[in-house]
Amino acid sequence: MDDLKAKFLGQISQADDEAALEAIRVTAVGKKGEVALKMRELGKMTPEERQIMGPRLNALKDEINSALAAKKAALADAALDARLKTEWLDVTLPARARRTGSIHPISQVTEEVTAIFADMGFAVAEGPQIETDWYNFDALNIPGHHPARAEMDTFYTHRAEGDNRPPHVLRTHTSPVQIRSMEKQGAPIRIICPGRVYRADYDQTHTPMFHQVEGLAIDKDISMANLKWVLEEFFSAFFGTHVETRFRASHFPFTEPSAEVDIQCSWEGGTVKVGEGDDWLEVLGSGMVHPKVLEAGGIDPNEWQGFAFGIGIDRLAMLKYGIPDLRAFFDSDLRWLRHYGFASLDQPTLHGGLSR
Ligand code: 2U9
Repeated sequence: MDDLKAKFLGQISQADDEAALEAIRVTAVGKKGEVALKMRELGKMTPEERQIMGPRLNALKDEINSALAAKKAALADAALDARLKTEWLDVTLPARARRTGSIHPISQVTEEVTAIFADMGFAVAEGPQIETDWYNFDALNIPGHHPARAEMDTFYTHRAEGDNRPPHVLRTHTSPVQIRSMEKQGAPIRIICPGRVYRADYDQTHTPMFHQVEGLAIDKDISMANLKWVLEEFFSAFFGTHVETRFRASHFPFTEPSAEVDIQCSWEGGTVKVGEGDDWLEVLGSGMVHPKVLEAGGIDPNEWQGFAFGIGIDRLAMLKYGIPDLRAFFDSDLRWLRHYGFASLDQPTLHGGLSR
């Protein structure tokens, strides 16, 4: 028995992997192993011999089993140590630099415009891009037969056959947002409505989706003089220099009287510069809100009056940041976006300066 013990404990201490240990376990303490064979011999012994040999064999089996378990644990520890030596990770290494995204010029300019008008007390209002023809046209004094409906190259949604309701439209301007705001809030009201608008038009200066910001101010005594001050204040803040404006009489169905507004600019070497020179650039339409439009918004035109205006944001962005081609705005070209984009932590405020 002492020989058996010395043999197996020796083998166990020499084993250098789990497979070797398992082989030793089977030959030593397995069902048909050497200790089991010895146990079978117990049957042939006298009861006195059996009383001595039985416990000794059991003790031997226990001792071999614990040596196997201890060796197995030691092998696992050694394997883990070896892995830790080769598979280590330096968590103090700085991460590989990743490019951050940038703010699209349209978003940047929308934020700039919003910051300027917010400073003058205008809140931002938003509304649906799919509108009923009532909100997009009728409420704005553009009845069914009016040429402006055709001129606006409207996108109409599909109606099922036999459904005779007028189709919805993709809004052709953000004006329906002002109608909805008048209905909801009543007068007095001072809002700007920036957002996407749609017209079926595509060439060098038109994309079927573009961006507008419209403004509306209604109170008891708002006049064209207030409109002129607000717009001059806006342009000077936006371009960061004093900008002369020129108001020309015009006509829109939703305003009366109406004016188109030009800003002072120069043309030198094929590039336009705002706020200098003696050329003019048309950038905006405006006027006093038509009484019928006030009525459509649920506001009594005998008690209230106000001005409205509309500007194309894409045009403004091109002018301010020297972007030559309108269509590039919507190409999603990463190189263009990196070149013309703005840092996301560099959002415009009046006190922080509007932009780089
Ligand atoms: C309400 C009442 C009146 C908004 C106005 C214009 C004139 C205008 C164009 C400028 C460039 C559209 O993006 S553009 O092509 N806009 O000329 N917009 S007055 O008048 C309103 C709006 C809402 C309730």
